[in-house]
Amino acid sequence: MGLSYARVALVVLMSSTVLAVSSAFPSPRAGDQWPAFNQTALPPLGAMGRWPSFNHTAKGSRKIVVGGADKWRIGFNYTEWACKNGPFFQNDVLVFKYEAPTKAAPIAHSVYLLPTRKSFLNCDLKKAKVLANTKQGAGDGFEYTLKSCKKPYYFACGESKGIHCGPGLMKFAVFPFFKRLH
Ligand SMILES: [Cu+2]
Repeated sequence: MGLSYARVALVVLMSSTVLAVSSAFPSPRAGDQWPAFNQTALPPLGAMGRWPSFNHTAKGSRKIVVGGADKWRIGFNYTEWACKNGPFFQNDVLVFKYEAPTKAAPIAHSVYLLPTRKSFLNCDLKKAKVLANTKQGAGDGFEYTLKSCKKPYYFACGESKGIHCGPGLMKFAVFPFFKRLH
């Protein structure tokens, strides 16, 4: 019985969207309750005055500066950053910002895409694809669109033979969520 209920719930979830729900049911009013499974995680429905619009906010592509104010640099924990700033969605644009090396500031960065989880864990750059060289992060930064929601992306800095990626913490993985395009 539990299984069949789960199946029904799954079918309902998969075959309906928030949009469909909002047109099929009247808007929630003060005192209305969330279904029991959501009660602890969400604010009272009445306080929101309408159904939430996950799909609407996810529709437009977002630009996200990797590392925020820290940009793309050595010693910042990008794995933690990705954890705190996720989830990421299909067609989100990641912006990598870093200066081209100069005599005064000779440390160079770049953006590589690593092919596998293993190469990512080991900072093995041998089969990595160069997405941006040491100069492309200047100015407005290097933009990269997360086009697929079917595979994880493994990003790393490719400089100093993996030292920036490993001890330098300049790496993170992203697995974008599917985004409904209206
Ligand atoms: Cu680097």
